[in-house]
Amino acid sequence: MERIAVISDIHGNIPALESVLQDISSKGIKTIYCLGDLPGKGPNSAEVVDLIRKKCEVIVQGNWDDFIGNPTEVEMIRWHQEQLGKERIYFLKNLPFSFDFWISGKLIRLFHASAESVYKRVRAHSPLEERLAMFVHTEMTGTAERNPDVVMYGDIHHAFIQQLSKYTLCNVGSVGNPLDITQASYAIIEGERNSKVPSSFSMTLVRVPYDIDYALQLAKEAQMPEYDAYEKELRTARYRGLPDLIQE
Ligand SMILES: [Mn+2]
Repeated sequence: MERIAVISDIHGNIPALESVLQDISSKGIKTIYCLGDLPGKGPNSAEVVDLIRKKCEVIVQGNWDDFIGNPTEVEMIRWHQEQLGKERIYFLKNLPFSFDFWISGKLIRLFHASAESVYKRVRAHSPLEERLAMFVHTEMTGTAERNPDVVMYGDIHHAFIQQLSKYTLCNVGSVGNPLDITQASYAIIEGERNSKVPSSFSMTLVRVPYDIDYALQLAKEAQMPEYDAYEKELRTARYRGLPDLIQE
């Protein structure tokens, strides 16, 4: 049996990433996959990109990884572009859209936001047809011998696992900018890697406290634009500190 950690949405938050990597290594897990959104909204995009490249065997592209390479007049985005520099921006722009692999007889598909696009957002309570569309082959995902049994994605910064008929949908949450609770999030899957034969398989969501004060201090010291909104998000786990709009 082998375990794989799946992380996502680090967003330039190095203290959160270091806490998660420490947690993964303390469990003896050697393989890490990443679902994208490495840069922005925090101050340490370059350090995050360098560390993720070193530690992760697979990295798929997020919406920030794509648009950070586009010309913009938005001061906040330009600031993050300057932190990254050309080589890292090129690397992010050219990340693959999705990644398929087998474990314990299940086909797992990884992508950032949806099977359609890094910009198409699917939430835990999006219409059922949108959630089921996560398991369909598209031009972006390419095809496979069957539809994926399990999809793992990021983007919404809100961790959950749902069983939808025969399909399992898992959002691994966000390492650096969680919008459910104020602790870093990631997932662990365990099974027989590269095996098409059904056998024991498990999937777990993990939450890791990290030093939020230190993360904010780094942003302040770097004189990061839109610091106030960032502080509200890290301290409240609500987008821009707005009230929680999820109706259960
Ligand atoms: Mn994100």
